[in-house]
Amino acid sequence: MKLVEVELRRIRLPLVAPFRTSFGVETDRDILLVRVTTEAGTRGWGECVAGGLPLYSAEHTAGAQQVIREFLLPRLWRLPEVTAHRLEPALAAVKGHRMAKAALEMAVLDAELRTLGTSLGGWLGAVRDRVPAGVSVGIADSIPELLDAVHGYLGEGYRRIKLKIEPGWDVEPVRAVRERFGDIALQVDANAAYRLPDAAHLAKLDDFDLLLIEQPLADDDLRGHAALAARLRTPICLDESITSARAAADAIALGACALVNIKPGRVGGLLEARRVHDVCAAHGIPVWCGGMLETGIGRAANVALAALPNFTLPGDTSASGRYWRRDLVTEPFVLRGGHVEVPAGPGLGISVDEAWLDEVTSSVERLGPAS
Ligand code: NPQ
Ligand code: MG
Repeated sequence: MKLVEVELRRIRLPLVAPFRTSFGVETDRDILLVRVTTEAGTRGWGECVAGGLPLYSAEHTAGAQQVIREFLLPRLWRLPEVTAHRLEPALAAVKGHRMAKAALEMAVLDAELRTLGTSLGGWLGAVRDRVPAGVSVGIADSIPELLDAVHGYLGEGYRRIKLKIEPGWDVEPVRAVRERFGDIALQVDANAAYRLPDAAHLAKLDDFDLLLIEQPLADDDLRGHAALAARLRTPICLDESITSARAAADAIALGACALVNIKPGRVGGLLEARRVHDVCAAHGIPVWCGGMLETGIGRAANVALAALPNFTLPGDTSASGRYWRRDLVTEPFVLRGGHVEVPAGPGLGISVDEAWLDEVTSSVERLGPAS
């Protein structure tokens, strides 16, 4: 496969409601999309999951665009033959910037699999044609408002509720949700908002039979997570800390986590995401698929990944309507019996709603082998 063009397109898409985490409030996403075109005219789409600001991780949308333009594309154009498997080592010399790399890899893989007529799920090794959906619920202004939000999601059929927590918004909201809704599948995500001395406070969450607590401590604090694990009954799941299959192996060896959240963008792409899955499976560590407020493009990749065998917990693979009034794809992801369907068509298996895309586009940059 040879590419003749790579388009870098920025869009701004308003969320159905503000989404608040320990690191900030998001009201609309500033997203970088990548569209590759092959010599044969086949298109492939990729979505960069970086935030508009570098608050979840060090990457941000504008930075990812610059990295792709200045450092990744020159290495891609030098390849005599472009496939996802050939691209990955070609980009390895560039350190970090995993979300930028993942976006480019997704677009190349989509084009490659469309050419082959193979679905991403089938190609990755999916063992399911639908996956159970969970939902991530942001920090609310009050407990009654939180309970209303959770009530709504349970009514829609979501199979698992994840509450965002931070110091000052943890034990009481969890208690309120548990008391009101009983024996639902419930977990929490701190996005690194605590420190090891908070262990005694976090141990109060042990009363509520949570499935897990996600990333309580700093991204680079594996040893702290191992120490915390010894003081909690609630299992620890890592998100931000797991940046590669090697990081997953290290975290598991240290006893820093009992579960792992996998996001292809966070680990540098779908190929590495599958390796994280495989490392965890080999160690008996269950995984689930995280979410980064993706449009239907990135959501399609997540849902395909979540169909692999060791994804044994519901993911943040919510329906399109959880985030968007109108998704970027012509067939938005919907909840049916608490599940979303794994796209069966070639590549990502989605088609982009070009009219809506043009309406929400803020800039377009087209790059070729000579540019
Ligand atoms: C998480 N996602 O699991 C992330 C955090 C997150 C669904 O909880 C802009 C870009 C806003 C990235 C908000 C969920 C974001 C973002 C939250 C990531 O930790
Ligand atoms: Mg998380």
